[in-house]
Amino acid sequence: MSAITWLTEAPPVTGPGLERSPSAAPRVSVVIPTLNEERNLPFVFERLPSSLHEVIVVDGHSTDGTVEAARRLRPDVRVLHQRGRGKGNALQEGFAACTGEIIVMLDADGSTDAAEIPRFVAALKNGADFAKGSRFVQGGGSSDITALRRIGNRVLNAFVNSLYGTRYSDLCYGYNAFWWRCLPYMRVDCDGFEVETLINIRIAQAGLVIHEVPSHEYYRIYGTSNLRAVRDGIRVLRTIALERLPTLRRAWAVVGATRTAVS
Ligand SMILES: Nc1nc2c(ncn2[C@@H]2O[C@H](COP(=O)(O)OP(=O)(O)OP(=O)(O)O)[C@@H](O)[C@H]2O)c(=O)[nH]1
Ligand SMILES: [Mg+2]
Repeated sequence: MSAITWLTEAPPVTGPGLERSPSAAPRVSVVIPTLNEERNLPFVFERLPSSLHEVIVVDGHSTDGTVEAARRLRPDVRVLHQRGRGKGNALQEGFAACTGEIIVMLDADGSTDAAEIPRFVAALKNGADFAKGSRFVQGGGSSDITALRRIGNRVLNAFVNSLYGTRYSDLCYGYNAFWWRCLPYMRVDCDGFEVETLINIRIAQAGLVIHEVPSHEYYRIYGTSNLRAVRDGIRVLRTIALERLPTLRRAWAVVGATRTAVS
């Protein structure tokens, strides 16, 4: 599925890859936020494709052996010790450290399959600015989603589509890939699980080309989820509303100016 196809701002003229030949294969950076995922990392890392440019683990003060496991499994891993808190903050710090032209967001609990990365990269090479994973398009699925989360996601998804004119099928899913040049449009500045919603809205608002990519979500292998459906659902709702405010303010200003001109 594709969305709007023009840019509302000039694209950035800095970034990784500008010094390279245009025909060179894009380098892929994978960002993995981790919070006590020691036992899951072997399953995640063994599925990583061999041709990656870099793997960046952003660890949120894990109290198990997550960092040691990452270094043991992949000696070339780059480990960042998160300065702030929450998955959103971890992604923000990870993105800032990426040196590849393509950035992939991957979870560390085994629910997102790194073997799908080539599918996302192919969508980007075929013209997408942002390749968005979806469990709800043909070829996608979930072994993990609960009835409550499915309903919540559907409602929030419909809410975003109607407010922002998007055609997303799976708003609250965190498996995505995008060109580095998209980062300035995302301006990730939130801490929690609302980060995916924030990114999806800002990317669409910027008029970037979005392709949905079928993805299968597996069970978290070990440990417990850090997501709280109601608490985080409310944060997502707040994000949806707050992101709309500048547009509403602009519309209000136009109405105000028109009234003044008429009177
Ligand atoms: N660095 C960092 N990573 C986090 C934090 N919270 C969650 N994560 C990681 O973010 C990813 C997604 O978190 P999960 O707890 O699995 O949440 P979820 O995937 O939305 O929920 P489930 O489907 O129930 O697993 C995992 O790799 C977590 O380890 C955090 O505060 N800091
Ligand atoms: Mg998970």
